[in-house]
Amino acid sequence: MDCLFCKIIQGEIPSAKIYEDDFVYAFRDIDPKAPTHVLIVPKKHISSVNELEAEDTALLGKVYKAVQTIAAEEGIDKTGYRVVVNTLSDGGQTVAHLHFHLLGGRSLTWPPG
Ligand code: IU
Repeated sequence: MDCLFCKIIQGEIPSAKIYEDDFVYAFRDIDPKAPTHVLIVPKKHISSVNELEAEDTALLGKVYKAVQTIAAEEGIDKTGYRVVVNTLSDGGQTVAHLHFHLLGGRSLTWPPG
């Protein structure tokens, strides 16, 4: 499959990996929007939120456990952070493999643009 994040997960394209388990791979965003900007990616290829299935419920729990672990490692668990999932064109999704942006290390504004 011609998917950028599948290639990153498989090590075919280099990335600044900071976390990996059997289900989840996480690396620093190449164009960070905050002092901490990590992409948390399920290893299973799911194109977007729209393609999530009931069997993926446990996988989402593993993603959020990884969020907790990484936020603590990054030292932003006490100050706060944001988890963002852009979906399709109006949502700003540019890579068609489900991913969770973990943003923190500064005060984030609301609403997003
Ligand atoms: P989006 O929600 O699909 O727009 O997020 C894709 C992110 O992937 C975006 O923040 C890019 O900076 C990031 N990214 C990356 O980390 N490495 C790459 O080689 C490419 C995009 I292309």
